[in-house]
Amino acid sequence: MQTPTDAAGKPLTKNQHLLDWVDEMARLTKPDHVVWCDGSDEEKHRLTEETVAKGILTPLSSTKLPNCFIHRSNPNDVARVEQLTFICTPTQDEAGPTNNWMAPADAYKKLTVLFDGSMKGRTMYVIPYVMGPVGSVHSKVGLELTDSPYVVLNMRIMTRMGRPALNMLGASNDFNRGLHSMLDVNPERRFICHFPQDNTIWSVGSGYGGNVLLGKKCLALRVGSYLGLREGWLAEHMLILGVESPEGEMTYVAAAFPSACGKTNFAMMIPPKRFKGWKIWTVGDDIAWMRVSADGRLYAVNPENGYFGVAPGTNATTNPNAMATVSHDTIFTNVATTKDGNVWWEGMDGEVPDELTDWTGKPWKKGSPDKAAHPNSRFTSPSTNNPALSKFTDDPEGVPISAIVFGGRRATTIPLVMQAFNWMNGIFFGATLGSETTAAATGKVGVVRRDPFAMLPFCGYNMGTYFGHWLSMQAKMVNPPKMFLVNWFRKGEDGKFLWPGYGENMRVLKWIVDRARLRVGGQETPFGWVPKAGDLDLSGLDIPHEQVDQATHVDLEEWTTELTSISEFFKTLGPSLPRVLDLHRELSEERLKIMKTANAQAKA
Ligand code: GTP
Ligand code: SPV
Ligand code: MN
Repeated sequence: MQTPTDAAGKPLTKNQHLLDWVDEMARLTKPDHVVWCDGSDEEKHRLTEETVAKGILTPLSSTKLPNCFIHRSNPNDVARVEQLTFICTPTQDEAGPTNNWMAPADAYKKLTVLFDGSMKGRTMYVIPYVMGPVGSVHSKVGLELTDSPYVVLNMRIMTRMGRPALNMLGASNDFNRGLHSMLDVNPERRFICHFPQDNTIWSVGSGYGGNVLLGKKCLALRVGSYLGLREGWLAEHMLILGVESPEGEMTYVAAAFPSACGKTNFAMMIPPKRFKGWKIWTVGDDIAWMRVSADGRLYAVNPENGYFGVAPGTNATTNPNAMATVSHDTIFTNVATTKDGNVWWEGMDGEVPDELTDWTGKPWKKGSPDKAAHPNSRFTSPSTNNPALSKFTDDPEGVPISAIVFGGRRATTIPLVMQAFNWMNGIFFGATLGSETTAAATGKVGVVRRDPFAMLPFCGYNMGTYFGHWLSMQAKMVNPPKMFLVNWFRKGEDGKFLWPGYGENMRVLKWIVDRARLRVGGQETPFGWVPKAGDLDLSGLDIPHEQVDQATHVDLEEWTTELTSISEFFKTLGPSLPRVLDLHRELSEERLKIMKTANAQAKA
């Protein structure tokens, strides 16, 4: 293959490993053209014009939403497809009981048939990208070959893309090999296959988000978690935020919530009036790569460079920073549009418009039972659009993490906040995290399932081994982060959320920061520490105190059911489950029994 050049004719790379691989993949997929992406503005303009001409993107109002576009995906292709996602390790045991598995040879064979000639009549784009700050020890180089210009434009926002990636790679053979073709966007011919041992990802038959932006879930989480196991670090489905006090003290927190359970919102939160002078800085909203530094603390970087965020529910009250973020240079996917070139989704501010074009492109009238925007409609925006972006987001060292928070969507049982007794207990919180399913993946919505560490769909190896990896990290740390469990989604008897959430979550975050800095007491329950009466700052909060009591309540009957359900879940993990976690479950059960007996005696 000839040395590829950018549009100006300047050579891009002489990396023979890379050239040979691109050549091999082009011989398989047979595109009409191969275009190397340099990440320049000129390239962006050219590609944007081409995609608009093809109808893949439609420009929005240049005054209301400058440089913004709407993309409507195939209605059969609107979310991640967990049942079509495979971990292809040499043995099934390495993928473990929570992953779909295919033997690598079988997967390559099956997908080779699909990829054969899949790019005939199309252009193959070669996307070099870096996950993480360029040149950082945390960072990894990936290459994605794709026949979708929409993928190129999204990857350009979501990653550090183009020439800097090729420069970072140099002549090395150490890069992720990603191959993607839309094929005919048919769920019958859709597979997302990961080969962790080969640092390779093959994705076919989809054009949607997490299935095709291969740097995100595929590399930064599934393959990344495997690399983390091998190399001694952690790849997590976590936001990273900095809490700045009025005195200028900065505390960094990482939080794992399952898909569409509030990471972007928490990472961009604006504290309520009561917290005058407090400020939240976003480091990342979806993924954290963490490793222990020489000082014995855990440091995190955000491997991404943009946000692929959930649109519905985003408005000027819930998330003003997100509204500012999406106001320019943003690609919207599957939202509704107004006549005057604006966007709309369920939960946006103001009156519901009388007429819209819905996410499928059909006319929509106010009062229609159908949703105008798809529940998993999203925006792709550069991080630099975010008014709350941390100035440390490009720091190659990362930021030191003082607290790790786990949280799910739970209508019952899980209190507003609880702190783990110790590292192992924190891992028990993560390992047993439960949450109601959301529209971020295809399938039924609202069913409680165990989503350990919010990584059920993203852990690239055996889940029990993964828990063990987390447990072993303690040995490397002098000053490990404190661990917490939160739940913004508990419901009252009326079916409404008990806790107002969003910016008001600052009240919980303040307690977390104070606990992490050993500044406030706690009340011991059989399962962890909860705030002592009066320690959670509720001043200026406009809801009845009984409602807060309900949100924070630890109900022993509900926990009995919970521990039974955890026991069932642990059984499904088999022998790789670290014994210490099952012992902790038993210990919790015994402590629960003592409490129940004591309460019954007190009543009698
Ligand atoms: P992914 O990008 O799928 O990983 O999701 P995420 O975890 O970043 O979730 P996001 O912040 O986008 O929130 C998803 C949905 O939950 C949105 O509709 C939000 O409006 C809603 N949500 C977020 N935070 C809260 C909260 O504190 N309370 C309530 N009730 N809803 C919330
Ligand atoms: C998620 O589902 O957790 C996401 C969106 O962040 S996607 O990139 O589609 O996976
Ligand atoms: Mn996510």
